[in-house]
Formats: sequence, C-alpha cells, structure tokens
Amino acid sequence: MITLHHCPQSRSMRTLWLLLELDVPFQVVEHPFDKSLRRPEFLSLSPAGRVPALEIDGERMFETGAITEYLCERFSPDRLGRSASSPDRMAWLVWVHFAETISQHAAALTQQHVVLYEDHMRSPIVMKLEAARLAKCYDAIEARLSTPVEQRDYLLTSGFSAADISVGQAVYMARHFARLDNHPATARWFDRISERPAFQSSLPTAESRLYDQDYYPAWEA
Ligand SMILES: N[C@@H](CCC(=O)N[C@@H](CS)C(=O)NCC(=O)O)C(=O)O
Repeated sequence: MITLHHCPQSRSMRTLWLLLELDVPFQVVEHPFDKSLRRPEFLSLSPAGRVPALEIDGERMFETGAITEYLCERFSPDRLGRSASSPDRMAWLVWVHFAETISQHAAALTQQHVVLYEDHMRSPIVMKLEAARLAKCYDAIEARLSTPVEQRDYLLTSGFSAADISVGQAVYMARHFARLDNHPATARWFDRISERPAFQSSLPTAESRLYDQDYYPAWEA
C-alpha cells in the first residue's frame, strides 16, 4: 500500500493529483500545516519536516520531484512519465523540476501573507519581489505554450503528462499571489488541466483550506 502524507494546498497536492491520475491504490494521511510536522514521528518520514512524504513498499520518500519521477517510472513510464528513449524526456524532466522554481516563490509568499499574519512581521518589499519573480516564471510557461512556430495545449509536444501536473499544481498555489491576466496561453492551459477530475479531487475541503482568500494582493506599508 502507498501512503501519502499530505497537507491540503501544499506541494503534497501535486503528489495527490499524480496518484489519482495514476489510478493506483493509495491512502492519505492528512496533517495540519503546523509545528506537528516537526515531531519525531513525522521527521522519521521526512527529515526536514516537509510534505509530501510517501511510504511505499516499506520505504520512505520525500522531495516532490523525486517522488514524481519514481511513481511515473514505476506505474506510468510513457503516459504520465516519459521514458529515457522518448524525444520529450528532456523537456519532461525540465518542466517536472521547474515546478519547484515556482513553488519556492509561492512558499515564500505563503509565509508572508498567511503564516506571518501580523503586519509588523511582513515585508512589502519581499511580497512585491516574490510576486514579480512568479510573473517571470509565468513568462517561461507562456513562451513554452505559445512559441510562434508551435502552439502547445500541454507543456510537452506529445501531450498531457506529469509535467503539467507538477507545473499546474505550482501555478495553482502561485495564483493566490500573482494573477494570470497577462499570460493568456498559460491561463487557457491552466483552465484545461484544472478541469481534470483528478485535479478537482485533489482540492481541499472548505474546512481544510490553508488559503482563506483566492488572491492576496501585496500589502502596502
Ligand atoms: N523541495 C521540497 C519542499 C517541500 C516543502 O517545503 N513543503 C512545504 C509545503 S509546500 C512544507 O512541508 N512546509 C512545512 C514547513 O516548512 O514547516 C519538495 O518539493 O518536496
């Protein structure tokens, strides 16, 4: 049995979405997004106290990108993954891991807007800088989806894959802090992938939401 340790609206949602798309049996252990992630029992699953953490075949895994690669190699090497012989293998790896570039900015902004809830703890400069860095990430996705030579419905020429899940979930988090209004191809792609039943099933319940707003504008000092 596969066990996913999950906090709603965090990076572990990416693994949840992937597991649902893979259609393999698994169970979810939901954790609050708080100091309980630093308890010894959880640190034995994920040594820095982070989600996702995965238990599989008596082994323990952490790091979303590694989990994505492993699950795809094992359960879907050519549908959600791209095997070494695929012409899209290189792009698959690039975009699966580009998700982390986006997520680090979304995580910094989550800290600023949600965790550091008192104004004297926050920095308007960090908020604006990190939101601008997200927009730069959107530029990269926009260019990928809308090069003049080739328009893509998905990040890979060969179609939907775990690259869309990875980047799509990162954009789902990032949209709380930077809108897609100036990135029309990215917005259309996001609408397309977020209609998928597996994405919908990976969304939080009303009670388990980390973000209580859909959008957090930068705070002005
Ligand atoms: N690079 C790691 C980052 C994991 C990570 O930082 N996850 C966040 C949730 S999005 C977390 O667990 N934060 C809890 C904390 O920092 O205490 C990965 O991709 O798995």
